[in-house]
Formats: sequence, C-alpha cells, structure tokens
Amino acid sequence: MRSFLFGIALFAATPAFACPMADAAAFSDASAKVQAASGTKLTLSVEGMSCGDCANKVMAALGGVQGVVASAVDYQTGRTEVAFDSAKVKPETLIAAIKKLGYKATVSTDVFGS
Ligand SMILES: [Cu+2]
Repeated sequence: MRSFLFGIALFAATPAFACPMADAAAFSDASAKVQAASGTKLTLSVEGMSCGDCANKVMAALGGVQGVVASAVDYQTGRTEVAFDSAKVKPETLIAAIKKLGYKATVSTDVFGS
C-alpha cells in the first residue's frame, strides 16, 4: 500500500508535459472532446508554440472566451481545434485571444465537423 501511494505521488510529481508522447495523447483526448462537443468546429493553425505549456496557455485563453465549448491544441503541429457557439463568438475573436498571447493564428483550411 505504501509503495502504491509512493507510485501515485511520483506520477503526480512528474511534469505531464515533459514527454512529447504524453502531449500527443493529451491532444488526441482533447480533440475527441472537441469533435463530440456541440457547436461549430473550426481548425486554427497556431505558430510560435514550443512546448506543452504554450498549448496550455492557448487552451486557457480559448476557454476564457465566452461561447467556446471545447478546444484542443497540439503545440508540435500548431493544430488547434475549437468547438464554439457561433451565435456568441466569431472566429476572429478566437484568433485575437491567441494573438494576445504572442502567437500567430490563422484559420486552417482543414475545417472539420459542421
Ligand atoms: Cu512553451
């Protein structure tokens, strides 16, 4: 039991974003949530991210925009998927929220969902 708890403590202490494989898994989880979410889906291309922390910042910024339902950010490819209520927020607002952080964002032609 003791070693089990120690294992959990070690796991919790390991930075989740130190491993690119963990980042990829986190992205596919988040991406599945975006695709399952209601609303308009949009793929953005974000340039300038260098680590999982950057991706977290972009997700936090998008999450802070009213009307955003879910988002997924892959810092390695820049692919950023957003599900949002188009009656409440426009793509330009999403891009502006990302630009405010210092990253370059454009609407990707790779639009998915409806
Ligand atoms: Cu970073």
